[in-house]
Amino acid sequence: MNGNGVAVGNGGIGGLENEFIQRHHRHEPGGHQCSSVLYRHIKAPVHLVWSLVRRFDQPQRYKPFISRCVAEGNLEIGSLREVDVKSGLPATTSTERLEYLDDNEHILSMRIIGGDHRLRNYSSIVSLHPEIIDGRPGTLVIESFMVDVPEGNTKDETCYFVEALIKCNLKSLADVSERCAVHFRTEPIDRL
Ligand code: A8S
Repeated sequence: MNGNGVAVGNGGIGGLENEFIQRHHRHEPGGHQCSSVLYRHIKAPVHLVWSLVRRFDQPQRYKPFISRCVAEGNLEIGSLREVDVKSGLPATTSTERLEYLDDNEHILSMRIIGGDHRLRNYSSIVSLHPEIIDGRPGTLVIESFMVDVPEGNTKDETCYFVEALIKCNLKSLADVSERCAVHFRTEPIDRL
């Protein structure tokens, strides 16, 4: 939930999702920290969206601000990645650790442990949930984060900044997944 206790996203969100947020996206921010929850409905099946999200070693497949990623480890907990950020942002690199990866429940969690940027003690959780959208398999993506409020900024400014980045990531995740889903959907028709 953001400062107003409301998750931010496209379309509606039901009681079941809210229950899930309570269960899996619980952050306990201290006084100098902020946290929020965002979500997005994607018109693509969970397995397809998950195939992008789970690749901790390849965030550039959908995150639009990342230009390069060098990862070590084989997607096990504790794996590290070093990402380069595209120019135009108040950052150049980030060092990130895989905290949790659950292929059954479709949950990934990471923590930022270093880098040239202003987000100290950033951690995030992404979870995917199957749903039906327009009669087809779809996915609800929920992403929550917690981070220190940098010196000289307010909680609102920090939340706004991070939420803007995550909204772009979720939009791009939707675009890539939906393009892919359409491709798979039309293939058999093409062959007829
Ligand atoms: C993610 C989420 C975030 C990434 C942020 C919020 C970042 O990669 C960018 C700009 C920054 O100032 C911080 O899941 C940092 O990637 C795009 C370099 C960490």
